[in-house]
Amino acid sequence: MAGGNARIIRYVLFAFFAILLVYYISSSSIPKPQIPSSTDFAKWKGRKDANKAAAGKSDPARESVLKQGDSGEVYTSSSVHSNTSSLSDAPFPDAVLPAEGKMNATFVTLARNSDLWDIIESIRQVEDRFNRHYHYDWVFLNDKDFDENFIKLTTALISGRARYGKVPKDHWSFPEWIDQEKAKKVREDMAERKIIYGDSTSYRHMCRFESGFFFRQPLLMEYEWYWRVEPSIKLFCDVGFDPFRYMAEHKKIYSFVLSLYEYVETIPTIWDSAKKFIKEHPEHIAKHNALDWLSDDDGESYNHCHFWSNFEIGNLNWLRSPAYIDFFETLDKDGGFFYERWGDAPVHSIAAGLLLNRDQVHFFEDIGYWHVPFTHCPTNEKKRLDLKCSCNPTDNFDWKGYSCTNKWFDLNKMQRPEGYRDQQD
Ligand SMILES: Nc1nc2c(ncn2[C@@H]2O[C@H](COP(=O)(O)OP(=O)(O)OP(=O)(O)O)[C@@H](O)[C@H]2O)c(=O)[nH]1
Ligand SMILES: [Mg+2]
Repeated sequence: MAGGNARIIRYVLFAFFAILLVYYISSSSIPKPQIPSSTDFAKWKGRKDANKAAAGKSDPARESVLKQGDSGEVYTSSSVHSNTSSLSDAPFPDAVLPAEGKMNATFVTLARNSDLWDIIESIRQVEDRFNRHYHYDWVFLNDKDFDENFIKLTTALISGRARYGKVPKDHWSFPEWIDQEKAKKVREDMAERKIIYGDSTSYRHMCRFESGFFFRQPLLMEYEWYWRVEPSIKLFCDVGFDPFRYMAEHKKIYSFVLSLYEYVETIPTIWDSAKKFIKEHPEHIAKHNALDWLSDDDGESYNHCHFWSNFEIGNLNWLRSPAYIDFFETLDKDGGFFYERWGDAPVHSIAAGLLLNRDQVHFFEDIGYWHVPFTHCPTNEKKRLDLKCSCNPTDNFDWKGYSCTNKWFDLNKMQRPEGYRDQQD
């Protein structure tokens, strides 16, 4: 009996030490390999957002870059600080939320001098519906010098400061790893297949610039929030609140009004690059990401849903964060801006879908908007009346078959606004 007891005690002690050992190994700070297989997206969904940990720390390297943007209203290429590598170490701080008054925000427009009359239309809309009450700045960027007429006429319309910057050459040209012959053949082939902008070099520079560089232009470095405005857009409703403040108060990082499916021919391999990024940088993937909005098969393939980026209100610090920069650089190295015709909309959208938690992305139902050929018109009639909207609700794209907003509502378990059934096709 005594021998039996001793044996039981030995077993108990052995089990205790075994459990202790397992606990020690599993909670050890020794890094464990965490590279998921390219087919196992379920695991990627569980990664923690590394940005959170970095929030709130200051970075002297970044602060010194910040100061260089403050050199006057018209920015010249000679003074542009194009070495932005220090940005990769920049933190992604929590949004600043002043008790009252304006946010640290600006409108931003990339335009050519020839876009003058079309951008004037957009400015008038934005000022009348919103900015005349707020006087936010407006930053214009161009790969060429803005001419005097452009500067004079746009400045006259803007109630905040109008500022003009020239994009440095290396943000608007082929990176050295691009095979020019191969890129040329792609343009010729796309021209034959009549793919929209498929033969254009400047459109590709534009898309690459909007994907990876606009937010690190010296003038933009001074701001925390941006609202992108393109030529010939319409704002249909009063914007009776400050969307920048709304974003900060509700911990939003990126926002949209329209979403849809991208032309497949322009992005055949973008998802391969995105998968490569996920594999190489699991630490950047947000825990509660929107992968299921981007993919219908748990990440195997891209369903081509994207937020339409001609309208964007977003946080610049996110775009300047290590996570986004790593994402952009992975894509850029693969060359799809030139070997295909990757748009900045799918690039921003895949980034938002993977790097942000779903509740950090906001759908601005109240902002009535048009960019050829799609309309976002608030669904609810009372809202349209309160906001003095001028859009025809039957034009509202949100609930039509080619929109991805339906999917966004489903994923986030959001209640559709009253009247949405009348606007389906
Ligand atoms: N400076 C400059 N801006 C450009 C150039 N190409 C396009 N842009 C700007 O980049 C933004 C996107 O270009 P868009 O031509 O509107 O592209 P899109 O919205 O896909 O196509 P659209 O349906 O034609 O509007 C706009 O703000 C343009 O003014 C360019 O070569 N130089
Ligand atoms: Mg456009």
